[in-house]
Amino acid sequence: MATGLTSATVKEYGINAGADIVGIAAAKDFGMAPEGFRPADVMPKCRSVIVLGAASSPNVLNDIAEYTASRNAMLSSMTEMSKVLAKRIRADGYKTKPISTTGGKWVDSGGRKEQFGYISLKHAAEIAGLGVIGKNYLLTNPKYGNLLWLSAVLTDAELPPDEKYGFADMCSNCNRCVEACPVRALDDLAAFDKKGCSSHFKIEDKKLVIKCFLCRTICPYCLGI
Ligand code: B12
Repeated sequence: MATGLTSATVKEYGINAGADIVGIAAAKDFGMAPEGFRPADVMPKCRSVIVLGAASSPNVLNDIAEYTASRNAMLSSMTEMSKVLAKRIRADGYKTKPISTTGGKWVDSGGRKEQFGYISLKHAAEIAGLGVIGKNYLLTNPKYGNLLWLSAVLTDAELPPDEKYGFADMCSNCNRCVEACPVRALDDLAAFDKKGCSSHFKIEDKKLVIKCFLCRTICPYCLGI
């Protein structure tokens, strides 16, 4: 039987699972998401989206190998955190669906299959009050800058949502990321050049190496606002 789960308890569960920060969004607030990528498309009875964030260390930003290793470790641990949190909430009698950082669905895009996440985690994080999406197309948080990695848990528990973080014009006239991107992927966010950006992800010796993360480091808010 479901217990009276509170936001405070859910956030405590999230922090205990290893997150640095936890926010809650109402599933009904994803009306602007494209069809197929709303929480209710993934879990029909979803009422709340719990978003987990954990920051990578700024010390990895000076070295491609260290950044890549940290990215791989962070993504695995974010997926694990969402599973642990989902299991904990299930024990309280609610239905849950953890959103892994890598899983998703294949969609036909211009004749070729492209992999998408189940929902956009950065939009979920923005709705859950964890920060603002900047011109670099990354969620930026006042304390952790744009170094958060994200995961989420969908649940049928009705939880009071957090307020959106109020920083309407964060980027203002700054255009550093747009100008620095080597493939100009950020010139028009509606047509973000995924292929161009992906060309900076390389497989070397059967391992993924990320060659570029300038959109993170060039931002004046990389380490916080
Ligand atoms: C596929 C993917 C990529 C692709 C494409 C990226 C892209 N920008 O589309 C590639 C490989 C290029 C990539 C690159 C990177 N990625 Co990436 N990526 C993902 C992944 C796995 C899925 C994204 C997705 O399919 N979303 C769903 C689709 C539908 O969303 P979309 O295309 O962004 O949305 C468009 C619309 O559909 C609409 N929309 C979609 N949903 C919603 C919801 C609402 C409410 C609204 C209003 C609109 C809306 O708005 C957009 C504009 O039209 C996510 C994890 C996740 N599940 O979110 C990580 C993720 C977004 N990536 C992340 C990161 C860090 C990176 C890199 C920095 C990695 C690196 N190089 O170091 C780069 C930076 C790219 C950049 N500046 O955006 C982080 C972002 C963290 C943060 N702080 O913001 C995520 C969340 C991974 C994680 N688990 O933490 N990535």
